[in-house]
Amino acid sequence: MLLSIVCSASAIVFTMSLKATVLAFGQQLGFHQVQIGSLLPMPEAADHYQQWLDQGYAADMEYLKRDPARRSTPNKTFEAAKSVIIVSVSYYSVTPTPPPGSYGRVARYAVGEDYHRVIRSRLTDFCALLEKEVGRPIAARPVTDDAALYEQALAERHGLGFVGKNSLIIGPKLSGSYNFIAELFVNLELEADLEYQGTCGNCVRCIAACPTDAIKDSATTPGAALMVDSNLCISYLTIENKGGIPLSLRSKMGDWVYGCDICQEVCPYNSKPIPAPWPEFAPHNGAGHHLNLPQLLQIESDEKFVKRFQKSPLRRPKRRGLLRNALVVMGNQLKEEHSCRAEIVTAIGQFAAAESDQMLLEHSVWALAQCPKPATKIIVADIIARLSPEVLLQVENYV
Ligand code: B12
Ligand code: SF4
Ligand code: SF4
Repeated sequence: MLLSIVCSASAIVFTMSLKATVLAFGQQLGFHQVQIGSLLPMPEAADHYQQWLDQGYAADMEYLKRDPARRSTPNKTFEAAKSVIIVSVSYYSVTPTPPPGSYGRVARYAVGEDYHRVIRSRLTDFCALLEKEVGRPIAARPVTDDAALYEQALAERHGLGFVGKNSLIIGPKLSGSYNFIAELFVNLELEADLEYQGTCGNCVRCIAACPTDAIKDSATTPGAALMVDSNLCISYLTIENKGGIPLSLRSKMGDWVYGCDICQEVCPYNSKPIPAPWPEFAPHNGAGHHLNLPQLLQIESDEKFVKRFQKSPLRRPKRRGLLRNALVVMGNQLKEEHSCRAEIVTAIGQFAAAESDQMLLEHSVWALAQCPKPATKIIVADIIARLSPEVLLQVENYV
């Protein structure tokens, strides 16, 4: 049975001490910052979000376009809730030098186990601790990037940190932005925290460093708010995008095979990051910081792909998406090093010979076309002979 707390004078005294207990439990579990939020609507954030949608910056992420008002109305996330506990936890681990060979980089948030299940499990533990403390069941909903909720706006409103120009939350106790945001909606009355006043000052390093110029000024109120255009963001292109990588952006992907951290790597607030507290986020418990690309191309079926990336966020783009990314990175490596490394050419040639997906074949042709050697041209001609007329038209732009 769900019980709610009566807000009488004595209940307020109880609530104040309960808040201190909530913070202590959060820290005990390893969360780096714990804030309390209210469920009031966020009208300013709703306008900002609508502007982002209107400019087409959500790209093909249809789920973000459905019922936008819900995302800025936290009480719709869990109607039984009376407060929301907002938490943050670091996912940072040091990126080693890649081993010799053809490797692609994985964004730091994804090197270990999938954060959704890891954080949800910690939030369930959080709830169990609270139930023990209050001596009765609590109605609660754990959330991390898996509900129609504008998490950053909520976190910003209640002091988790400020939103940097790269559009990520940078917190006073977080030592930068390498952290996840999550929420535990509870039917407990807790006093909400206020906004934290932080700023980027005159710094524009992330805007300058972004290889695709994805960080944009607001079109309607220039200078007022920066936004990320997902159509251009390597994180979107390599994770969420289901189609091909646009030709004009392929060389800009560099060696990012999954996600991108450039606008965080250059941020001065990230100079002394806190390491991830939980073993699940360690690189040896997931895909790690670098993927061996020729080996990736040898995963010949969706079943084998799912087995290989079982608990990892790298499952998100599926085999087709991750192999597409690998081909782009390999193409960049062939071009960058002017060496047309035989290992890369052979791996793509063998892959393409056994593959039938037209998008992957087109990306194979593009990758090989970055190497002008005659031997590569023979492999390219073989692949081209197997392309559909529509894909052939695409390929004619660069072969
Ligand atoms: C869609 C999405 C993406 C998209 C779009 C990103 C974007 N910046 O909009 C893509 C796929 C590109 C993406 C990429 C990444 N993402 Co993402 N993503 C989300 C998601 C699901 C929604 C974000 C959203 O609503 N965007 C819409 C726009 C409008 O929001 P915004 O521009 O960020 O708005 C803020 C600022 O502009 C600022 N602001 C500035 N001026 C003004 C003015 C007003 C009036 C207001 C109200 C606000 C405002 O405040 C707003 C928020 O308060 C959230 C989870 C969630 N449910 O919220 C995770 C989330 C933002 N992503 C996250 C992460 C880790 C990443 C990556 C770092 C992953 C990676 N390494 O590849 C990159 C970073 C790229 C980047 N620089 O943003 C984390 C960020 C954690 C943090 N510390 O902030 C989140 C919160 C997930 C989580 N639960 O931890 N992501
Ligand atoms: S994640 Fe990469 S591509 Fe996206 S905004 Fe940041 S630097 Fe640009
Ligand atoms: S790099 Fe500079 S401008 Fe960008 S988020 Fe960090 S402090 Fe802000």
